[in-house]
Amino acid sequence: MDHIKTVFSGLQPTGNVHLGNYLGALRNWVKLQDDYRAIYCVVDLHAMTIDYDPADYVRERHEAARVLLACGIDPKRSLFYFQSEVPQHVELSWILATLTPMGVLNRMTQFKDKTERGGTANLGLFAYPVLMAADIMVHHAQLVPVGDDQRQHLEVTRDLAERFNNRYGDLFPVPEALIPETSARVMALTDPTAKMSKSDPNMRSRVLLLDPPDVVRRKIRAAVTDSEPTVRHDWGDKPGVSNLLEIMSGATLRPIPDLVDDYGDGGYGRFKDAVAEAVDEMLHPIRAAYAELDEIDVAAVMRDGAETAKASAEGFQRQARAAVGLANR
Ligand code: AQP
Repeated sequence: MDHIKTVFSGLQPTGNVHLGNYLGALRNWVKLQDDYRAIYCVVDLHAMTIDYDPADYVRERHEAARVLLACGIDPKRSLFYFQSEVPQHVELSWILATLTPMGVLNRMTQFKDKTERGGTANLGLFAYPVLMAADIMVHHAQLVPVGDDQRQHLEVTRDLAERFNNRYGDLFPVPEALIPETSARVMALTDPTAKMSKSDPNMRSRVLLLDPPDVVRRKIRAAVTDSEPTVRHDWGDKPGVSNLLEIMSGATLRPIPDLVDDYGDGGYGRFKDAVAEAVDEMLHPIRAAYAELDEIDVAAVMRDGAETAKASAEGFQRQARAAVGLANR
């Protein structure tokens, strides 16, 4: 078993899961379960770094877990749990924080984006990449399937693994990001220069995985494009159309040049209908699986997952404690 690599990734329960999350990351999560030791997490401590309502949070955390199970996370093949249930994440985060230069965190673009958009600049949000590094390293993961927006944070994880190993001796693997070739950064339908995001106040900016077919069609039909109705891939001149091409390529697994051959001169109406149909076809089984799941089963899966994850993390925790001088006599 030892030669099988460990995969880790997480999703924040900050709102309804969208097409960007799925194409950028979740689809890879599902695929990787076949060949790796896969560990996935609803990272509920991260989501507390932005404004949230504790009264709704129990439901929102379980809702995120249910959607991930509907996407195909299989608890028989993957370890799946809530981050907050496994305290080793936070302890390792503290150890890594002592190795993190402030200058590294000062360069993080996501912190700047979120605070410029009105979020509170709290210490938790600032230190987000350190907890993310701990999430990955607490299980000695080697591969991390994420969207392109997490590239910079993953560089911090690699840097911290190296710093730890240099300071305390070789313990942690230096993990690699697994980022898809197309649709790694799905852009907002209402503004193709901004990332599709759960926290965008405009609901028409994103397709949710559980949107019914008519809503999917309406949102994609209304996607911002441009006035020169040729379908081609050109992020500079045609960001809206390029985004839709990436989405369609992600949904159909057809290369973008083939899609351009088929839809290049047919007008935006026909193209958008085809994009909507492809997305709807991809989402149909997820909606069906979601309807089949019940809340009690989801809670049981998360409870069992946390127990196993804790046992796994404890073994590595002992090694890390010993390395930094926190072992008992
Ligand atoms: N637009 C996107 N395109 C491709 N991948 C994306 N991801 C997020 N947005 C896109 C990937 O989805 C995974 C889970 O993301 P997250 O929940 O940890 O948080 P995030 O990256 O901050 O995503 P959101 O949806 O934009 O949430 P908010 O608005 O709360 O910040 C990650 O692997 C991410 O790369």
